[in-house]
Amino acid sequence: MKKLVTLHEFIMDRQADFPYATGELSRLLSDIAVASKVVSKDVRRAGLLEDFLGAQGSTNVQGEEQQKLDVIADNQFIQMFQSGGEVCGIASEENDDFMAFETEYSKKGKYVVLFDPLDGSSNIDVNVSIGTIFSIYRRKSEVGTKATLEDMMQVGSEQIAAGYVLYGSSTMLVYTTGRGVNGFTLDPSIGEFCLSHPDMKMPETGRLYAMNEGNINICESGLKEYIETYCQQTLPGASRPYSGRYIGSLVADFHRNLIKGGIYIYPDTETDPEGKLRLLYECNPLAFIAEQAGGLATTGRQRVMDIVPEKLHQRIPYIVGSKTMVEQAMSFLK
Ligand code: P6P
Repeated sequence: MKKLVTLHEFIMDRQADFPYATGELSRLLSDIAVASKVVSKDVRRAGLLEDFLGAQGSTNVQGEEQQKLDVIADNQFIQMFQSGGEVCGIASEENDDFMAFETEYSKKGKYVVLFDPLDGSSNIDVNVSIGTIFSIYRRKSEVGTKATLEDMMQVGSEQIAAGYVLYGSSTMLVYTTGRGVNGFTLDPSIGEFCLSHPDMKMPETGRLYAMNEGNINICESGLKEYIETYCQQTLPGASRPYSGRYIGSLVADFHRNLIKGGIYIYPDTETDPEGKLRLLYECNPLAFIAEQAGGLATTGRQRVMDIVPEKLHQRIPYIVGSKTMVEQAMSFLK
């Protein structure tokens, strides 16, 4: 019987790897795991509690209708970060502005967290996988002071940790601190995340592409050509074309591609000229994981983790996945 390695044990064993091995990052990652367990519990019984399902009756800064579970998850993570003491401030997809925590206790926090508490909200009510995405930076402002916007607006290559939680057929937490990618599956019988996918590597190529093809005629022609030429035709040496798999939840599509190989494309379009996905709390954290697992993450013209943010909720075009597939797609772009 293989020994179960819990997330907590794994973090403590690896603590020496962390650049600031004083335990704060270990505690922060453990706090994220605890909040994720609570959100997982809420997600899995949402259908039974009328004040968990459906629209909140408000829209977020993105102009998207907030779902009740969006707000519940957002509050859960914020409360955890506020009480944990490692975080001095946060930015969330669900909050117009960033939050600098006010207590002297929190001001001593060395980290900021940018997160999407529940990505794929349109899938909540139809019982399709959704996820949480998080990105952790060391603060730039002085410890003991209030967090600043500059703390939030850091280039992706400055991330010290990033990860996601997938509320799928099982609940998984996948993260990196810049030393590889490891996946943990929640065992509800003991309430622990246990190491299930050590040292994850994204296959160099694959046969799955994830794109909302409803955008195919309103995005740049090179992408349409890539999909029609490379994905929808049987290429020499292949037995059949690629397969389209689009879940409508970035975390689920990304996770499948991380394991099986594949590409996810959300381009800029006539309706979303900057793209749809958010740089700071969707694209950067998954880009960190993709690169650590051997994949690529680009706007089609630039490495995502090189982008110097200009706005908190900045959107970018996003192509992420298996190295060879991303390079092929980019070769079709002018
Ligand atoms: P569309 C969910 O809102 C999300 O941010 C991603 O999780 C998902 O891949 C994408 O948007 C879906 O967008 O326009 O295809 O519905």
